[in-house]
Amino acid sequence: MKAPLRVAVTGAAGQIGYALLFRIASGAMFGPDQPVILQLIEAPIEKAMKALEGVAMELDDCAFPLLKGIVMTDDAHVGFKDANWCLLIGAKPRGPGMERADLLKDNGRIFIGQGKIIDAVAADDARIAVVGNPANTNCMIAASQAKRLPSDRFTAMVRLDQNRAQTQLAKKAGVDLTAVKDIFIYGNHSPSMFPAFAHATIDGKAAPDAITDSAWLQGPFCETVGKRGAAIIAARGASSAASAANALVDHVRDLMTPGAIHSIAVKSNGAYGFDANVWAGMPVRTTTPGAYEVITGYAMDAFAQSKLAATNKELVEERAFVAELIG
Ligand code: NAX
Repeated sequence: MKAPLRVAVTGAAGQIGYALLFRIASGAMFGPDQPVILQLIEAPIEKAMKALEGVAMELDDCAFPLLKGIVMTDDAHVGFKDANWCLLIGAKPRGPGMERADLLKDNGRIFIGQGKIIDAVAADDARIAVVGNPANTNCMIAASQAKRLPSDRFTAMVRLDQNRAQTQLAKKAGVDLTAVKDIFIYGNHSPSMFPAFAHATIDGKAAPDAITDSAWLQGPFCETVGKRGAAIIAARGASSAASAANALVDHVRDLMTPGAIHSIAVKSNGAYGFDANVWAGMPVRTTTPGAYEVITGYAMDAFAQSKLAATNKELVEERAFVAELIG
């Protein structure tokens, strides 16, 4: 029997948390022979902590053989202690009339605190995946506070966007989902993201040859993927939760699977024209469990370059909004 992995989850009583924890405990994220201890962190709010107790009761009631313990806390020092994975989902939502700059700053303070604490108390092999929005910039902020843990351990999630793009391409081409490969998300997890359709393949053919409607690829396809979150809110009256949790399972599982090729947001080293020091969605290949290399060398045409420049510009602006916080 392997030693249990300690998995810290912030915002654990929220809607993504509710869709995620049961899948981690069932083995979907780390495999069917990997025991886990869940370290659940919530905001110091009575209602949230009470809800968390209910979630823990339900986890108990599932009798998951792999679940070896549950910690419930509103103290991040306790929650991140010795954690091998830190899944940062909790964030302050954008309130009515709230400016984007204020949202960035309010979340910036949360992620500065969490970055510092993770660096101080998490396990030496700790890896961090950020979901709470604005995810790329929150990830950059948390990583800015780390002195012990290297910045490549900090990744943000763009996998939901990749999964959305894969499905849209399959539907348009009228093929099974599994026929669509190598669709990657570049840039910010926001409507400015770029799903690089030109490199995707459908039944082994380049996507633009399989779907010859280039106006659809450049227009409605990119727009549908970029604005899918808003469409779900409009339809469901609440933001994506089960699909976001599922995407995080995919993000972490693929990062733990050598050879997997997938999109994650990582610290830019200038590839694809992204400014160094923004966290941008990119294609990566997992090398060893938890480690990856960015896949460089995909050619970008004029349309792709304009999309990359636009999403990079937004990331640079977000970084500027929080520059004074990170020093
Ligand atoms: P909920 O509002 O349902 O849950 C968030 C939870 O976080 C709450 O229970 C709250 O008490 C807790 N929380 C707030 N501040 C905290 C802190 N400092 N420490 C610990 N817990 C804290 O939101 P939910 O729908 O679960 O979404 C969570 C985040 O994911 C949001 O920021 C959302 O925008 C973001 N998303 C990101 C996605 C992505 O692809 N990167 C997609 C889905 C989602 O929109």
